[in-house]
Amino acid sequence: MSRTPFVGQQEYFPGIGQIQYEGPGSDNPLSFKAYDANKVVGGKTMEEHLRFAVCYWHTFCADGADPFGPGTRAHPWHTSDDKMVNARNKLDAAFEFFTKMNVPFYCFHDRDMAPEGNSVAESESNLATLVGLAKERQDATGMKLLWGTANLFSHPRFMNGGATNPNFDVVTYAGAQVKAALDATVALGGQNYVFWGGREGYACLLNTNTAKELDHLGRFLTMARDYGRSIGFKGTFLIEPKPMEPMYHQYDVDSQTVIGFLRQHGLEKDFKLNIEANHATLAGHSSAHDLQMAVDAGMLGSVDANRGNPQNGWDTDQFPMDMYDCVQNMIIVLAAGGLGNGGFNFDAKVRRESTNLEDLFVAHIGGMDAYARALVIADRINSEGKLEAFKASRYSSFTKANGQRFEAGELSLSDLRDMAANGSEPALESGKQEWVESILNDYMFSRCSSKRG
Ligand code: XLS
Ligand code: NI
Ligand code: NI
Repeated sequence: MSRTPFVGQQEYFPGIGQIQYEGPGSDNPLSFKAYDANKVVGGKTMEEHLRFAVCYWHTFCADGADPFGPGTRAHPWHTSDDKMVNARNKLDAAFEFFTKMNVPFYCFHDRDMAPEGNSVAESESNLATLVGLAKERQDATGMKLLWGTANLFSHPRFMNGGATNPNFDVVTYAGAQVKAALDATVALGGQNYVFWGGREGYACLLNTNTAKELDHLGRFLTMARDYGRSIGFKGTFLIEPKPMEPMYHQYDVDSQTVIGFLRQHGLEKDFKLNIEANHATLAGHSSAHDLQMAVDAGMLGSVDANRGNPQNGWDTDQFPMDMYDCVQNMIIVLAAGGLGNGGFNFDAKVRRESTNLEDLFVAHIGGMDAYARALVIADRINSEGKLEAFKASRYSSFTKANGQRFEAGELSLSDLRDMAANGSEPALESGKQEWVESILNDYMFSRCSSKRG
């Protein structure tokens, strides 16, 4: 479907209309070459499969500042001395951008949308005001909220953590913010609510009681779950793993760590995972790895689609353009039956050197086209089933006789010993890595290449 383009009192992206699909032959940088929202792939439209979301923070708040220098982009919605005026203008710019990109969803932190006030009550009221306006714009345009979240990492009070802060008084502030952010998410019909523990971790083990902090985190998440359910939140709570940055060590290290933590605290029925590609790579994994671990546990919730720089170890939040990564991620997401009420959120920012307003569009178009191409390729790979068949054949010894009994828990360690002693040396069976990798290339560059239109 196509959303009604929204333009508020001022047009913030003049000269740019709604981005259209023009196909692979187009040279127009402001058009989709692969993402055709209504195109059906494997029984669902591209829009239904990919459920793209634009994020508020990188796209409308970040101005290119880095630790070595100030911002390089002056936002035309950030011109007043009154923070609430800027917030209203930013909301208009955001809805103009969402609808011109024709994405179905967006995501935000409380503080992206509304400024912090001088008291808890004033912050709540600022947020409620902006949420009311966002609701009006959602109703007018058909835009939906993929997820909301609370920023528990920017304000100096959170320097030692939010829910895991050693000072209980700070934990109460974290609670106040999460409560208001849950209220906002419910008011806007948000389909998920995210926890990213930016400062839930430590800088130095010598001054940290990790057992207490982890216990507090479990308790805090349980309180948030209970409050959310009590106000009618029917969506999924998501944890977004990340091993470090800004802290040296963050508790939500990676998929498997978070899965264990959720199970330990009895939260596995309400919570799933929001996997960010660049966070997985920071943890020393591929993004496909963290996705697969989440799928295996039945806990894949949503994706923060981006990528890091392979030459350094930062969360550079670049737009996902690397087709190998996108294809491998899509193979896993499709095999799992899709993202359910999750989506692909572009937790990605344009580079400091990308200073034209148009670059925001070009970046999102590139990311959407990359995942649209990956969808087509992965659908073909999965439906033709070569990789899956080879995978199954590698485990075929478990489908019969003693292999089957092993899986059913009918054998003991002594049984294994006797079988080995009575059998002969197993034949070496090739894992054929080069063959499976070259299959990927065949699908990416010959089998699925579309004719120039
Ligand atoms: C930061 C995280 C953050 C979350 C939301 O690295 O990716 O942006 O997605 O708090
Ligand atoms: Ni990130
Ligand atoms: Ni993220």
